[in-house]
Amino acid sequence: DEWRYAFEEALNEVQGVYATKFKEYIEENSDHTVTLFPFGTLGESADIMEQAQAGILQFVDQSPGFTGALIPEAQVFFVPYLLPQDETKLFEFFRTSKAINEMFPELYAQQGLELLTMFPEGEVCLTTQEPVKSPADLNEVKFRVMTNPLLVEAYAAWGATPTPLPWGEVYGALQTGIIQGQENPGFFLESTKMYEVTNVITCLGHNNFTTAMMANKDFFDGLGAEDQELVQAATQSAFDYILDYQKGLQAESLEKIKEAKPDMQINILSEEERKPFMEAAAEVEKEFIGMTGDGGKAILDQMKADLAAVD
Ligand code: 6CS
Repeated sequence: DEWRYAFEEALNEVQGVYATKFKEYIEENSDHTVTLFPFGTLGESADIMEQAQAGILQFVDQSPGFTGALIPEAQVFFVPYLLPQDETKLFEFFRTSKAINEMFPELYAQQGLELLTMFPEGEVCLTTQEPVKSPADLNEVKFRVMTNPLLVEAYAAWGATPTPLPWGEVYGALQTGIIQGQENPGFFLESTKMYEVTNVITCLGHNNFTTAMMANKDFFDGLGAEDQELVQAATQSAFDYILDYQKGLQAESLEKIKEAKPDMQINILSEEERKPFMEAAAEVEKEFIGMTGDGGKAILDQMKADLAAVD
C-alpha cells in the first residue's frame, strides 16, 4: 500500500529527518511505500491534522503547540521550565515517561488518532529586535506564538503581547513589523533564516520544543498485527535516530547563525536573569490546571513524577 505522511517542517529539518528514517524503515522491511509531504505541500499544521483525522493522510506530525483546541492537556508542554535542558535527562524522560507513553495515547485516541511517539526538537530560544534581559524588555512586544492558549498565557505572564499565528505567516510578519519576536529551537531559527528578520537571540532555558507523531486510528486499527508491529518498529527506529541526530545540534545551529550574520546578538541568560521568568511559571501552571481540570492535573503530576525519576 501507499501510506501518506505529512509533517510541519522541511525535509532536512528535524521532523523531516525523522519522517525520512520512518519511511526508509517501512520500505526496507515491507512492500509498503511511504510518500512524504513536507511543510507547505498540504497546508498549515491545522490543515494536515484535519486531513489525518479524515483518513486522507495515514500519518501526521503535529506539535502540541497546535493541538491546544483538540487536546487541551497537550498544552502541558508550555508550562515554562517543566522540561530539563540536560540532554541525557530529557531524552531519558521521553523514553520512559508514563504521561507520554501511557496517558497521552488515550487522549489522542479520543480524537481518532493513534499517538505513536513524542520527541524533543531542541531548546527553544527567542528572537527579537531588541535585547531581552528581563520580562520588562518584552513589555508591548508583539510576540508570535503557536496557536495555543497556554502559550498565550505564558507570554502574557512575561509581559509581552502574544500574537498566535500559523507558521507560514511568521517571516513576513516579522519583516513588516506586525510582530517583533517569536520563539523556536536553534536548528529552526537557522534553517528558516529567522536571523534575517530579527537582531537578537535570547535563550533562557524555559522549554524544549516537543512534537508528536501519530497515525489515523481507524487506519492503524485496521492493519494486521504484522503491519502494526512494523509501524511501531519504524517509529522506534526513527525515534532512536532522531535523539542521536540532535546531540550538539543546538550549539552547531547557533554557530551557523553567527557565521551567516556576525552582528546577530546571541544572549544566554544567567541563572539570576532567568529568575523572574521562572517565577511567572507558577502562574502559568495554575492557568493550565484551570483550563484542563482534574485530567490536566493528573497529566502534570505524572509528568513531574516521570521527570523526578530521571533526575
Ligand atoms: O513555530 C512553528 O510553528 C514551527 N516550529 C517548529 C520547530 N516546527 C514546526 C512548527 O510549525
